[in-house]
Amino acid sequence: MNYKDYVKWERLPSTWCPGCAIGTVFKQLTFALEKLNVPREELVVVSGIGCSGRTAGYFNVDSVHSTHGRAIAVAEGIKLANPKLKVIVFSGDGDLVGIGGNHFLHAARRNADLTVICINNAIYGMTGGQMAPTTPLGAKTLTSPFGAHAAPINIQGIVASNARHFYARGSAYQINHLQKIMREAIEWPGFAFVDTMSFCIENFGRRLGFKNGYEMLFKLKADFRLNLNPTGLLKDNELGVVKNAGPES
Ligand SMILES: Cc1ncc(C[n+]2csc(CCOP(=O)(O)OP(=O)(O)O)c2C)c(N)n1
Ligand SMILES: [Mg+2]
Repeated sequence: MNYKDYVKWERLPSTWCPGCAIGTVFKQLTFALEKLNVPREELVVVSGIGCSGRTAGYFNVDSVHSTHGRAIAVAEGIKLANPKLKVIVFSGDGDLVGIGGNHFLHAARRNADLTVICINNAIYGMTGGQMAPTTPLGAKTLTSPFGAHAAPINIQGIVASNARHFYARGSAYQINHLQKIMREAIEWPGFAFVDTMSFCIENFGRRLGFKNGYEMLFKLKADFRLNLNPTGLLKDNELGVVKNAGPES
């Protein structure tokens, strides 16, 4: 397979704003699929609602653009109905760990055999930039003009609290690493979560003083470094993989 085969080219140009990183992550996923040579008929992509959720519509495979927060639940149903399929969820942080947080908690706990690619732009992007569970403490958003009053949700901690787990953190800047962890996640026999550090220039970054997506991309470069052999959990500024394929307890 060639990466181009996974794309519905007639749907482009995409809906994403100039300077958005979602397309970069989407492209790396198509590269990962090419390298793993995943047949299109054996792949299903499920998204929720949001800018990230638009991705399902650009994949040239059977895909579902489900309702907001329900992507993991829909994906799990597809996987249960036909376990031979590779089911990839591609959606936003607000969708996956905000409104869909309950599905996320329990799919991870049950070790549902899904790959979840989360675009973590720390905001409900599509609807104008409301504070999300991923918004950093103190960050000014549309709905927290004086700064977010609570610390963000610990996605890594939730995933890793289960005996069997796979949590990877990548970034839209470090694309080779991102593609590598996507491949590992797709091949992982269980629930694999790829927390992809991203950004939203139009509905978050401008409020914080960034002029364009390029500046936000370089903020990712400055903020994160690779830890290829973590001994425990990743620190907040580290990218890498935390996993355990061992017994249930
Ligand atoms: C049940 C329901 N609640 C709220 C909305 C409005 N809504 C649409 S997209 C969105 C934000 C999505 O944020 P996220 O999942 O982080 O994706 P992003 O746009 O940031 O990529 C919201 C709140 C909706 N469509 N359905
Ligand atoms: Mg978001």
